[in-house]
Formats: sequence, C-alpha cells, structure tokens
Amino acid sequence: MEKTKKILYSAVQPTNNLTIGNYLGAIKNWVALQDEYDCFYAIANMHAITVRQNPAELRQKTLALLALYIACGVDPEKCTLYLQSHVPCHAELAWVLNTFTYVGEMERMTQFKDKSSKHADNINMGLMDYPVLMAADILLYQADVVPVGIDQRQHLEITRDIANRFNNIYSPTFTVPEAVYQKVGAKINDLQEPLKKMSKSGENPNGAIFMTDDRDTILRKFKRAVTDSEMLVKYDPENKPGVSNLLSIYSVFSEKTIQQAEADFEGKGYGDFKLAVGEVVADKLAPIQAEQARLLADKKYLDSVLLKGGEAAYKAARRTLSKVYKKIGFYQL
Ligand code: ATP
Ligand code: LTN
Repeated sequence: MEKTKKILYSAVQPTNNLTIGNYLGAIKNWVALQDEYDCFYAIANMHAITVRQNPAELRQKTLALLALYIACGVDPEKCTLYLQSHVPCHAELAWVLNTFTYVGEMERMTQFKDKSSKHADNINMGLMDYPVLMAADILLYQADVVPVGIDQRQHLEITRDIANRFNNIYSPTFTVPEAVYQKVGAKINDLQEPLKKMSKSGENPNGAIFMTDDRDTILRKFKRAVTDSEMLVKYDPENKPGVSNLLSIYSVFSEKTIQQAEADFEGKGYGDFKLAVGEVVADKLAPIQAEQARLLADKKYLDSVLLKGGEAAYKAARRTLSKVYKKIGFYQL
C-alpha cells in the first residue's frame, strides 16, 4: 500500500516569522496533501544562511518553524519532518549538480537579482547557488510533486532542467518533479503595496500579517490595508488589486469560494469588509498560535521528531546519492 504513494517534497526557510502568505501558499496545502502522498517537509536552514543570520536566532527559529508546521496540522506520524543540515546528502548532491548548471542560468534568476540588490554588501556564492541546493533537495527524494507559492516557479523550472540534463547524459536517475500551486492563495500580496508579494522580510511590517500577530495587530493591519475609491467588493486583480487580495485571503481562511465571498459583502462598505477579513484571520490563527506555544515548551518532543525525521530522510537521500555517484564514476567501496 504505502509504496504506491507518490512522493511530495517541500520546505520553508527558518528566517523571520512566517506570514499568512507562507501559510496559504505552502503549508496549508501540505496539510491537505499529507494523506495522498508520501511527504517530506524540510526546514531549509542551509538556504537560510545565504543571507547573514544571527546564530541564536536561527536556532530558535528552527524549532519555532517545526512547531508551526505541526501546529498548522502537519502530522509527524504521517510525514517526514526534518532539518536540512541533518542530512549531509543535500550539500553533496548540490556539489555534483553544480557541474550540470551554468553560471549564466543562475545569474538570470529573479530571486538572485532581488536578493543581490537587497543585500548588496553580501552577494555570496551561496546566494547564487541557492537554486542548485533547492534542486538537490527535491531530486534526492525522487519527488513527484512540490507544493510551493508562485514565486518559486523559476526554481522549479531549473530543477526540472537539471534533472532532465542529468537523465539525458547518463540514464534515467531522477524523477522530474511537477510544481503544484493553490488555486487561490498561491500569491498573497502586501497589504500596503498590493502589487507586491507579501514577504516575511519586507520593509513595511504593516504590509504583512505574521503568523505570530495577535488579534489587535491583525485587525489594525487589515483596517489600514490599501484598497481603492470605488467602494465595491469585487474580485478584479488587475483593476482592484487591494480588494482582490483581501477577497483571496478571506476566501481561503473562511473556506468559501471567491463568489461566495463577494456575495457576503454585497452592498457593504470597505470598513465592514476589512473588519470581517481581520476577524476570520484572527479566529483561525489563535488556535495555531496556542498550539505552537504548547509545542515549543516541549523541546524533547520536537527533538524526537527531528531525530526520527532526519534518519528517515537520510535513508531515502543516501539511496539516490549512491546511484548518482555510481553513474558519474565515483569509485565506491
Ligand atoms: P523571504 O521574504 O525571507 O525571502 P518568503 O516570505 O518568500 O521569504 P520563503 O521561505 O521563501 O518565504 O517561502 C516559503 C514558502 O512560502 C514558499 O513555498 C513560497 O512560495 C511561499 N510564499 C512566500 N510568500 C508567499 C506569498 N506572498 N503568497 C503565497 N505563497 C508565498
Ligand atoms: N526556496 C524555497 C524553500 C525551499 C524549498 C526547497 C521549497 C528550499 N528547498 C525544496 C520546495 C522544495 C523558498 O520557499 N524560498
């Protein structure tokens, strides 16, 4: 039975606090897919250090992210939850894949260009190599599907290119993965600048709702969210980006379709609309926050999840890496 399930892989970096964009674009989907697939969910701390991190904070954010995964409903009994740096195969495969990736391809990556301009004082090799490490993550586990937000599309495409390149030069070695995106929620935008993606490291904290925000903060941020002067709650991302973004958030948090969401606010003003969006988000986040706090107080349990997950992940990853080493001609004992 177990063996017939397809494999799913995804990860989030333990940087800053997560936003509802991360939750809606990625983690919520992970929970929905965990019964159907054999799932590997990583905490991408090796990716996180491509931007300078405070060591104590990185350690703390690692456990906080694990607790958040579980608090959101990701079940460690069903899925493999692990820390990327606990499985050395990631760095090993990334090195091999580097030799199948061109510098020009990496220089063209949108995220690399964005992060280079944001961190102009530290354009390190890791930042440029980030997509190759991500390809190694996914390919090590022979993943069939990778649920992520739309912003990761380019990284998924290069992963497929690298896999195909290797498979064509040698023989079929890697499963070529498909990205899966949420229908609504794959790109949640900033509340202050609704044409930009909501980001956990954005400049204006009022533009993002963090998973750790309390009720008052959530209501206040939604109250200030940028809309338009039309006074019409209608989904039209091109002409009404602010209102459409709020409708998307309301729709996924209340589990209603966009049409139902529009109907809820027919004839109502933006004040009522924003308050209702804030309330549905705050109601949903409160139990997640309480559960995350409870889990964070139980470090022994969290460590045991990482230990078990790390061992299972290592086994799967090593199998692929051995195959790769054999194909490329590394002498094995
Ligand atoms: P940073 O701002 O630090 O680069 P980020 O907010 O983009 O971080 P990541 O760790 O890069 O967060 O992303 C984790 C997951 O969340 C990825 O699958 C990503 O596609 C998804 N994601 C990030 N931002 C959004 C968003 N605004 N809407 C939907 N999904 C998102
Ligand atoms: N780069 C991703 C995080 C990430 C990831 C992965 C996502 C690292 N490795 C493998 C999917 C599959 C991001 O969201 N910034």
